[in-house]
Amino acid sequence: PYHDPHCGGKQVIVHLFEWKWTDIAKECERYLGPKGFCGVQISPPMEHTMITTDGDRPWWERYQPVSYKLVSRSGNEAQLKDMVQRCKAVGVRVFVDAVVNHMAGLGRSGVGTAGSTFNSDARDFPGVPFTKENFNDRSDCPSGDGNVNNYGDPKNVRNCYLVGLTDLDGSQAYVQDKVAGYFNHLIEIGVAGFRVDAAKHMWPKDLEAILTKTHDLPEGGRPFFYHEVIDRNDGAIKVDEYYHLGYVTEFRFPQKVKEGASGDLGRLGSVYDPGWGMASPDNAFVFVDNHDTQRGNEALTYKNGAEYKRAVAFMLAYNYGFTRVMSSYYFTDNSAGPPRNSDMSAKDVIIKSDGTCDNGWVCEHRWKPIGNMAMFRNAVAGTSVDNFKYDNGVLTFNRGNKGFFAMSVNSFSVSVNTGLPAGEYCDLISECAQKIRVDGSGRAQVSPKDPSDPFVAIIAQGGD
Ligand code: AAO
Repeated sequence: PYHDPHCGGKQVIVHLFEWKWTDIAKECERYLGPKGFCGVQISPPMEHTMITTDGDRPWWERYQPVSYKLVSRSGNEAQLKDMVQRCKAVGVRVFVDAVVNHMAGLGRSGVGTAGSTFNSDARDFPGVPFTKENFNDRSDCPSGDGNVNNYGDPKNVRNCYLVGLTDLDGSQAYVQDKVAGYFNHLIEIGVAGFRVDAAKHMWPKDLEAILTKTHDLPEGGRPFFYHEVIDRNDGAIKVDEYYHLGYVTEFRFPQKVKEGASGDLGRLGSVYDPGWGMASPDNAFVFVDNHDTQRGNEALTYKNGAEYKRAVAFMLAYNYGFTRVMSSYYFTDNSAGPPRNSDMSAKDVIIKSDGTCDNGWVCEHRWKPIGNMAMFRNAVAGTSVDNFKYDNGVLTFNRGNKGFFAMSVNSFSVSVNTGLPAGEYCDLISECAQKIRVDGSGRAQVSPKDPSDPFVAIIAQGGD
């Protein structure tokens, strides 16, 4: 019931990490709507801590809630509402990164971004309000030091404090009401769904109670939910505990894609490995990197250039899971917040004449083999992967009789069965700068328009 993103069957969302609400509104209108994106995951919109007052404020301060007032580094409630409505008007939905497992970290106090006072050590958050009795205490947590330190024990994972963040007791009706109240406020504004941050650290039955208290969307239907659960078969918490509550993040997918995208593209045929416990296709929420993993050593990110493009384009071409594309700002320091002005506000996103971004924003979602694949994924939804072939360094497959995809590490030219009816098709990657001619037997001579972007993608409904 929580698996419908309410975007007319579209298939791809983009995380505009740390973007301001005013910039997101413009991006929906000028790019995401026209390109067929289903929606945007936004950074946490609630009131959060300010870790420093005189210097750079890290991105992660937004994962330390102070209240559910809608004032954050990205903007205020009026700006949020304007953005949500303008995006919706062009068919793009907004999905909120919901931080509801915990409030701010121990040792922190003062005021948040909306001016509410708080004191974490006293467990006092008058802006909600939450008080001491609304939090798990040491008697609920078996870890010894009060922090999560044993991923083999569900009680440890869910009742102790994740990196010292004050852990709400989600079994209390009062806590559930406050969280559901936050969700309902956002739904009223027009938000269509939620990423539940640290859902692994919440008991599924508590989450279920919160979801039950969450209203239908104004236009009808249950909100969309996807839960952040890191399961790599190395702990007690499994993705399938959350299937009845929505999609679940599949963190094994990025690893499998990376193994293939790095060179031996044929390996991409086995990215979905059920034997490894990977989530079933109808429940898997997939991505190549996220805002956490792009700061570690394991994920492919924008810094990997061509290899990264292969991973994301393949993810969008293949038939596993519901997909999210990452959109970042340039960073070297892992804690660094978004590009900022001298008054600490985030810099505007500037779009250059060639369609790429400036002012410190990467905008991976505007890279041609990434942004142009949203339309491909929409067109082929529901079809199988056929004629999967890795031959002479070129990977090709078709999606039923709806679409054909090819990629390689270098430029290529191959004659191949596309699975499509005869006709002339726009190459989506080149934005129709070349057409691909399919003959009566389904064959075509295929090569990339731009040798530096060795991809070709065509769809039946885009033909003429
Ligand atoms: C900040 C400071 C802390 C301070 C704290 C409180 O950095 O030093 O103690 O404030 O004052 C973000 C930042 C945190 C930041 C926090 C609050 O990342 O550094 O803390 O904001 O400001 C676990 C959780 C998962 C979580 C992830 C980071 O399960 O939910 O840690 N992600 C979300 C957000 C994230 C955010 C929060 C949660 C908190 O996306 O941005 O934190 O709101 C294993 C476990 C995972 C565990 C990881 C990392 O996974 O299975 O459950 O994730 O470890 O601890 C290998 C290993 C595997 C490992 C995996 C990771 O494969 O085999 O064991 O890599 O991919």
